[in-house]
Amino acid sequence: MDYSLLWLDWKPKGLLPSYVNCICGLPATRQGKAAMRELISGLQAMGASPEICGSRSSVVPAITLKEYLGKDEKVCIRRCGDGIEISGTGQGLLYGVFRFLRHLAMGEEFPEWESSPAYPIRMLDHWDNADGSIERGYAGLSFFFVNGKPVCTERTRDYARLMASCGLNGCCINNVNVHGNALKLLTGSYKRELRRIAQCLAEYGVSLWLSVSFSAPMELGGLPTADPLDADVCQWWKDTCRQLFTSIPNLAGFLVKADSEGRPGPHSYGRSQAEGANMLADAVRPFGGRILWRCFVYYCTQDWRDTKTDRARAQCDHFAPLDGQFRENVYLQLKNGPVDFQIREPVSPLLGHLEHTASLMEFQIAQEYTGQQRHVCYLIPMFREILDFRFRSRPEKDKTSERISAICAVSNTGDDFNWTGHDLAAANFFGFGLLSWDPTADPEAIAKEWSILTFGDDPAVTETVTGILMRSRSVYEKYTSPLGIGWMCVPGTHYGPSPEGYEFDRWGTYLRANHLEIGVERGPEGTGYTEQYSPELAAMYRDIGTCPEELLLFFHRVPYAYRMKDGRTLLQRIYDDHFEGYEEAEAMSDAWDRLEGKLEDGVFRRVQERLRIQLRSAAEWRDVVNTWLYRLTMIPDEKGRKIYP
Ligand code: GCV
Repeated sequence: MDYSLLWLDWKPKGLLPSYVNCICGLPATRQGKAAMRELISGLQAMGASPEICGSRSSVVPAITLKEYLGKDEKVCIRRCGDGIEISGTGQGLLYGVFRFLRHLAMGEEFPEWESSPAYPIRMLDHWDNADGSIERGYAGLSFFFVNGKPVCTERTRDYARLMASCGLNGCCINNVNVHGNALKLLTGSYKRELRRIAQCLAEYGVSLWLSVSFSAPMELGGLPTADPLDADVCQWWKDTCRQLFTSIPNLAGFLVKADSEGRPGPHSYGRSQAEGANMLADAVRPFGGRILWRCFVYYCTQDWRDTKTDRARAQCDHFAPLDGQFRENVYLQLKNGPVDFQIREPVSPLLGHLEHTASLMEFQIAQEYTGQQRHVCYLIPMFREILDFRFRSRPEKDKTSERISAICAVSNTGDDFNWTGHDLAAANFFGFGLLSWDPTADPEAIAKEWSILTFGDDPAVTETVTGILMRSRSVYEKYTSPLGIGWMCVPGTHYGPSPEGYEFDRWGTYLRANHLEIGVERGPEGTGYTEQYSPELAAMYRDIGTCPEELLLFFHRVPYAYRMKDGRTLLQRIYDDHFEGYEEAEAMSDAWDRLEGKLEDGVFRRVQERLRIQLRSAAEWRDVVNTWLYRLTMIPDEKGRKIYP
């Protein structure tokens, strides 16, 4: 096998309870059988010799598996005499078994557990292209597409196992930017391959989703238009869906990026986003299909001199007025912030406007703007913060986690040996799964569990790894873009510093810095973005005195001499953060070095190398950003540290 099994590489355990040697129950469904297989092989790997015991459960302590039919994914694990019983509805049994194995591997006393997932759709979106490359992929090539074709291999199965083991149940295998051969996924061309992938995923309760191009009726069907109100277009989609859904069991629906960054969409025909989404929703409905319609619609050919257009406003401006106009099987998929997966953004205000429309929160565990899996950046605390965010517009359904109906993340995997490029980035995959099941899960407990499952239970390792993960987001934030401003990265690649790289470009991502001030004014005197929130939040954000400091430069244009709450000037705070960020990155790297000999050598060296790359990059960020600000302002660092003028 040319890849690792990550947290599913169960390790031998010294002491196991006696009930692990007898398994009762004969699950009937495909997922139930997979659960049984996982239980047996997991227990064997931990050192047990489980036997299928049939009715002997009343005499011998045993693990009893009970499977109930249904779709709601409920799980229950409870003590049963001297043994335990794991029961689940639908694929719930599979989740119960993985949860049980994880606890056993952690060496913890098993708590009784009754749970069902917070969201019915918990998925990973791949930005894999048919040619095998991955847009914003940092862990090798695609394992879903090789040489222009979808493939199903042993790795596909192990990927499905990894997903199920942390509670995920959906996977969109191709890029939202649909190009080349990926267009043909809609036609019969790759039916056989797609069916195999779908079946393989289904065994582990994972549904298949496909990204489709809105103009497919023209690109594939030879029609002169893709107008969603055109009768031939509607018929083309209906016929295409009938063929596709009937030949691929387990196809759950389509993900669509329309009218976004040059992709075709209903706006080209003077139709609304709702008209576009609903047309597709009608075509997939007879097959129980759903449409995940992305809200990443903004004006991407802006002139930097235009200070009125604000990209952050775009989601709300386009979609809020359409609330209630979408079919029931449409989910609006919105990125967690109003712009684009920066290290710090406010929560997208659009969620506060969707009262009658299902929504799906899109996170990104591919670290496009957060170090590209060369830097360690554990994102689960940030996701938890976002899910806990309160809209303050009404007492019920106040939190992000309560307002959304489904959840997804852009995947961080590829065909690298360790799946995620940086070994520590796999914590984001695992953590996202756990959080999507239970949005109140504790990010630190997740980090600890992931570390023990992945690296074993040496307390020094667990403490160091958990410590690095938990500090990593703040460290990254300190040496990169300060206080919510974002966009200081190199254009195109989005790796490394270039403070003015995007300043005169067309993407609407400006810092607006001069020698006196920095930031975009988004209050009523500026772009008015603050007013897209509820009155209470708008009041908080628009007032520079009550605006959370970590978002100061997202919301306001601020003089460098502005006094922060702790008395430092804004400029000094930025200088300090950059020096501190570097020092903390150095401390993380040193902490890892002290683990030498405690980890498998390959893992130790790989992570060590990445932490050193991170350190060099942190120094570059520190020096480039500080120097740039020093040259703009000619105000020196109060502590007299070296800035390279
Ligand atoms: C898949 C950003 C990324 C693009 C990505 C886009 C999106 O702009 O840089 O690579 O395209 O977001 O989410 O559609």
